[in-house]
Amino acid sequence: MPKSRAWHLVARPKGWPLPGDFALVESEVPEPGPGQILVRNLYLSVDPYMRGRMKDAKSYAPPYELDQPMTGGALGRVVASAADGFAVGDHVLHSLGWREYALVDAAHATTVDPAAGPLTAHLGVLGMTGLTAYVGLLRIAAMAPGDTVFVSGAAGAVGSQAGQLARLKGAARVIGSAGSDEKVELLTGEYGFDAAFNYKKAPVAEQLRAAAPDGIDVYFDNVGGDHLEAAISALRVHGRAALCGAIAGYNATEPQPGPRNLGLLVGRRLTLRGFLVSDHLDLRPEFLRAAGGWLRDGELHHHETVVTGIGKTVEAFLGLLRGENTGKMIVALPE
Ligand code: NAP
Ligand code: FER
Repeated sequence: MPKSRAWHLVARPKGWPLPGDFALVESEVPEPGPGQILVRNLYLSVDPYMRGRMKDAKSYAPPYELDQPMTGGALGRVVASAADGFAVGDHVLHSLGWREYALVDAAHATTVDPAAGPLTAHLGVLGMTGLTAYVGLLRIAAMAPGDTVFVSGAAGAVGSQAGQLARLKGAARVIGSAGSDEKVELLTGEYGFDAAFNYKKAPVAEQLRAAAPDGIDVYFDNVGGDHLEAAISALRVHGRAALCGAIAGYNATEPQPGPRNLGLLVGRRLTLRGFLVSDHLDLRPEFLRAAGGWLRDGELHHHETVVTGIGKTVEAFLGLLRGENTGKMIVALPE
């Protein structure tokens, strides 16, 4: 049996995680027991929510345990099976990422069809991040045709899909923000946003006012902080915000100040609503039909940033927090 390397969290990060908070640990790969499969991971997902799991705080997902393999979305090939319905060679999606080989309970693995498209799509555009954009925009913010929509983190996995979805669903105007001029160019070019700005160049409130002088109806929030405050000021009567993430504060060591303009919610009858994609899996079949169709027809575009090698996983994760990715950040583990 081969050896497998897995990333362990060895210290809880304070502020920005440091490479020394993680260790790559080698172990023997066991044979699958009854109902289990052994998977050689081919692609690992790194995601912003993993920063939250590095804290020792009660949340919707339990904290990563110290000195144990970390977990996360992954896609791999079955190399040994002791479970009905799974054969050697099948491709499966599961949640034991951050490692080369995973011993997975078959109940926690989903077979994917490798002929249906690139395998990485199941971690991004047709996966958890794609569904998050769909749920947040259509169910949580209840975007309607004719709405003006603002998306932050708009060149990322969730944001790029939320913005394009708004356009496909008949938004009057779609505005995005991102952290570099190249990303801004991508938004107004390939992704078809009507306007976009680089939030590092000038205050968000000022740039949003210029991009949406008549205000917005929907805000898809991936960032929190100044972005959320600016969006609240821009929201029109009966406006809605889907609170998806608040990445601007994920490495903060002190509680972050809230928006100073919550008083506007009353008179403007605004709704700000947080959500977790995992509470809305009933929308998955509908999402897969819609997004699969748009992808085939070339109406939905996506980028992936692929980093190669198990040894690069921590760098990929830190790169994601720093904005080094365009679209879904993925680690490839070629055989
Ligand atoms: P992503 O957007 O592909 O990658 C993260 C991006 O965040 C970076 O590329 C960077 O882009 C941006 N960023 C980092 N620090 C920032 C800051 N201080 N201010 C503004 N932008 C910053 O990641 P994703 O997987 O699509 O996730 C996007 C958001 O959705 C995250 O907040 C995540 O936690 C959330 N999420 C929520 C759910 C849910 O169920 N609620 C599910 C999935 C994801 P720039 O170069 O533009 O700075
Ligand atoms: C999930 C619920 C939420 C999940 C990811 C998230 C991987 C992400 C939340 C965030 O990034 O804030 O079930 O599955």
